[in-house]
Amino acid sequence: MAGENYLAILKQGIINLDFEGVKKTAKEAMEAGVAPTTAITKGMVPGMAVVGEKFESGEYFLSELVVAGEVMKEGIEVINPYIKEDEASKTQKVKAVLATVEGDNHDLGKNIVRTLLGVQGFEVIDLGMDVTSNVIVDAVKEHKPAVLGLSALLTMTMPKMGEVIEALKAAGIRDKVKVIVGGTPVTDEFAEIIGADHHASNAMEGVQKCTEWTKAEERS
Ligand code: B12
Repeated sequence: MAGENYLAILKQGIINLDFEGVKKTAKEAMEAGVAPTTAITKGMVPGMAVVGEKFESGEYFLSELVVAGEVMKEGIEVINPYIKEDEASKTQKVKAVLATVEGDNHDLGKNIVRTLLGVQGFEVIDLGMDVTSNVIVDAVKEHKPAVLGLSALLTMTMPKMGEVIEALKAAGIRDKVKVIVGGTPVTDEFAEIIGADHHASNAMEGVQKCTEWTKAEERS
């Protein structure tokens, strides 16, 4: 079967909330040589976008959102063992702290960022979801990461990203870490207003930016 077919079946499996189908196709796709990150970002993620549209139009209810999230998590678990760290970046581990901000229980996007940063050789400290600014600032103090990645999926929780940046400033450590923000409602303009260093509209682009920053640091 061609790679695109696996991606289409993965997408449909998420839309159909098909646990067994997604796990089976994910395994088959890996064995057929489909790139793990492609299976996630071009198969499952577009499926989740359709689930979001169905929720918006009233076709799906909250229970279906919950199940879709679980199906995606299980699919990613099947794929994770096939992900190999980029050989070139194995030697030096640069740290990144990740969190979904306070009040927000959406973590699928953040988890993809975590996976992709791992592929690029970052040591990721994932604080989870619904994380308060204080906990995030304490983690930055403790781990001294090069990058802090914040995720928010609710318009209501986006301001918490600004709160984290203000708390970093108050602690005198804002200039010690690059802050990257993501999640569907977040925009370039919002990132600029709150003083983040970058907004990424998808995980791949975000991870490329983090790699760029750390490579530039190595050169300086
Ligand atoms: C799955 C889902 C849920 C699941 C979450 C499961 C989980 N463990 O994450 C559950 C069922 C728990 C849920 C709950 C709710 N949800 Co919900 N949910 C969704 C849904 C369908 C998909 C989100 C998702 O996971 N997408 C797939 C991931 C991979 O995409 P992503 O998160 O955007 O991440 C990508 C990029 O944005 C980026 N990215 C994300 N974060 C970061 C961070 C960094 C650093 C970087 C670099 C990149 C990056 O990379 C990712 C991959 O490319 C969206 C609809 C949608 N289309 O977005 C609604 C949605 C986000 N939910 C919504 C709502 C309203 C809710 C609830 C309030 C519902 C309710 N009435 O209770 C609750 C809120 C609970 C809470 N306190 O957070 C609304 C938000 C509306 C708004 N504007 O605020 C949406 C948009 C649905 C809608 N259209 O109404 N939800």
